[in-house]
Amino acid sequence: MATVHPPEKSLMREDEDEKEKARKRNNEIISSLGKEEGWMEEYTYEYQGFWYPSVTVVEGVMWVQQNFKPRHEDILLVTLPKSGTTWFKPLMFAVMNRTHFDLSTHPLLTTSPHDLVPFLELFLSHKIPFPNPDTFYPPQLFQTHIPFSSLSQYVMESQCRIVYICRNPKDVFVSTFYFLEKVRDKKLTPLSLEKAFELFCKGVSLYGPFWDHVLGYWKASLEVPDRVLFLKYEDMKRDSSFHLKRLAEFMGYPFSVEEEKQGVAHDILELCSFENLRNLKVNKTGKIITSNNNQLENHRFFRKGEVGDWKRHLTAEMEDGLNKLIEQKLAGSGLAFRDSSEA
Ligand code: PAP
Repeated sequence: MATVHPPEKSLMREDEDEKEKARKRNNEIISSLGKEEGWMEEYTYEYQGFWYPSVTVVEGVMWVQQNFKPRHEDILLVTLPKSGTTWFKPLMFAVMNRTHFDLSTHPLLTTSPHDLVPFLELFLSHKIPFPNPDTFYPPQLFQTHIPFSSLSQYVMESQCRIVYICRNPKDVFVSTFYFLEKVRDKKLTPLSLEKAFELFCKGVSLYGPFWDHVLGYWKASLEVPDRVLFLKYEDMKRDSSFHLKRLAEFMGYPFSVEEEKQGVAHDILELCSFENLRNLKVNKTGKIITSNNNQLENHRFFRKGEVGDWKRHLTAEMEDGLNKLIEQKLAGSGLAFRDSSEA
């Protein structure tokens, strides 16, 4: 008679074996990654054609690829860093949960948007506990910076909806530079604006090349518009009310006629405005946990919140160079950027 192993034990062993194999495969990949001068740490690492600010982040991306299995009803917010994550997390959270929370006692008044909406490659990979599950009602909202071509089969097969937010490259560059200037490893010599600009234009930026990241989601949004919504930070700034309604419809949470009359969309926009969120105690003095249990002050995510701040920081030569580069990289795609608040 064949020996029958107790199912739990054999399954557990298989599971452990699989995990061990995956760990070995991941380590092999990590040790052979291409490297360039780093923004945050000594090096930036190339994985599947995109650049990551640390090995920890690459490990996080691999973890997401291998383990994150969204449900069909879940929603994924995707951004390039510094493209509006801290704005769209609360907007989308507030839209999805508007029947559960009163605006006067809303969780956003006391919790950082980054603690309410899990950032997949950091939170999951480091097993930092999810925010209090009591604040969540299925379906869930998740956030990632992973490029379209690196999304896993699980995400593609789930058919979950994806909202991609992009921002003009000059503001993304400036915002990234001033954010990383503060969080760059203090043991390293500071990265000059000129050097950072050179890296950005080479494509060696956070989750860059910028143009490949945006084009991946842009093309997907044209191919499967009911699954991928492509929205621009500048458009949301210019006509917030129109774009919030569009966003809510896409997410499957359209505002009813009654809600329109009550000004619910307007209230959500007010709650999530730069001024309102920035001035909340939690976002002024609180901290979030990032990778390896490091802490980051919430106020770092609120700098200017404007369209066109790049004009105060880039030379005419830099402006011209980046304009030409982006034009060339996006040629024929139908995608272009508005890089000032003028209509
Ligand atoms: P992340 O991807 O690392 O989470 P992200 O939130 O995308 O960062 O970028 C922060 C930028 O969004 C900052 O832009 P700035 O440096 O040009 O000022 C920040 O000020 C801006 N931002 C944060 N909250 C809001 C908001 N509520 N409305 C508009 N912009 C915002």
